[in-house]
Amino acid sequence: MVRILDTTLREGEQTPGVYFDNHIKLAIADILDEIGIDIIEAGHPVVSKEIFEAVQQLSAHNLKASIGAHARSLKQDIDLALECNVNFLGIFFCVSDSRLNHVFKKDLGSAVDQIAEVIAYAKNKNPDLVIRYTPEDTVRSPFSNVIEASLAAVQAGADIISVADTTGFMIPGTEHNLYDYVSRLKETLAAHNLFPKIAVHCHNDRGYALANAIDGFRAGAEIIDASVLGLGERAGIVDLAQLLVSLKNDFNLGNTWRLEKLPELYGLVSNYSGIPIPVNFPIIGKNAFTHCAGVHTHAAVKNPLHYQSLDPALVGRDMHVSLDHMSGLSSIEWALEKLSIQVDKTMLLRILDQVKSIGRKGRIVDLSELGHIVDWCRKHPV
Ligand code: HCA
Ligand code: CU
Repeated sequence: MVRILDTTLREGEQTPGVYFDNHIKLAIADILDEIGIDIIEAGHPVVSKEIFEAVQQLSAHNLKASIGAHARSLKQDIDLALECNVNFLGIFFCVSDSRLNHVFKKDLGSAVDQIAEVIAYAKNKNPDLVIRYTPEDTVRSPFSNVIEASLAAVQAGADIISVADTTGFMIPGTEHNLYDYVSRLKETLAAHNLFPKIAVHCHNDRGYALANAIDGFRAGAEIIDASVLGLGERAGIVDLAQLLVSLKNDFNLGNTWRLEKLPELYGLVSNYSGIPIPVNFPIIGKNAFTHCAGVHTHAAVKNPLHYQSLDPALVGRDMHVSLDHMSGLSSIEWALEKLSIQVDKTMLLRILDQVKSIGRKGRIVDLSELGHIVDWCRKHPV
């Protein structure tokens, strides 16, 4: 069974300029919970007093979802996370020799000891805590280092190993693909008789985050990270709506997910992050189910699936037809039917003409303006 981890409140807040007040964090978490998200990564408590309080407040809020804190591999981070009473703890530390040497002045052996020590410490303080260990930049680090750190982490009490594609490096079908990576990681750990759950955390630097996450899932990853609008460092990570819709529509998962809540969630996050939803954003964008050119509209009004591979009802949306310079007679007929207006063929052509001329000015006619156009045409017969 796949589990979804939403990290809008942690990774998403690492988007330049994005900050959610604690009452907004609560509102976001509430909708994530209603949708059926399994784990809400609520923040990194060490960053600020406000984030510490937000994580603490969300933990006390009795959501169905697990509430997670993010922590470096340091005792002070673990203590603060434990004080928040979270039931999920994500601990990360890099394992590449060059980064360890240059940034932390450490060798792999002492890094691995430190990872094992903090995990054992956290598990000892709260045996019910679900612990995830992430070798940061997993996929570009030496595989043997990832294995050494993961074995130590699991033996110390980690339940989940997360494969982080921290820089969006993986590409399906190439030598560096997540399907092979997750398969190899699982096999190698299994050979040591260790069977932690595998998570995937995919960044979108080259636009492959969702494809990589699906690749990892197909190879047996059981936890997938995502965020609303894919918010996160640089180009962000996997978009939550696209992930959920793919898993439900194409992999027949998540039958209890309430995907019709997604537009409300995206509206909330967009509003308070100040990040607009692009009109052509899949699933949620204003135009995601809107048909424009006359040829398309002609076929789509007969059956939307002629030009859609998804049913918008899946996310509580409807098909729509745009009225502009590309419109055809079918577009106007579709719109007039919505307004319960009947006209003869001559009038229909006049209305179409008027709509097209407005469209050529770069404007879209909405249904209420169409009503005014009909009115005007009726009062000014040719
Ligand atoms: C970070 C990096 C991270 C960590 C992921 C994780 C990544 O912002 O700390 O802890 O699972 O992409 O590697 O987001
Ligand atoms: Cu990340």
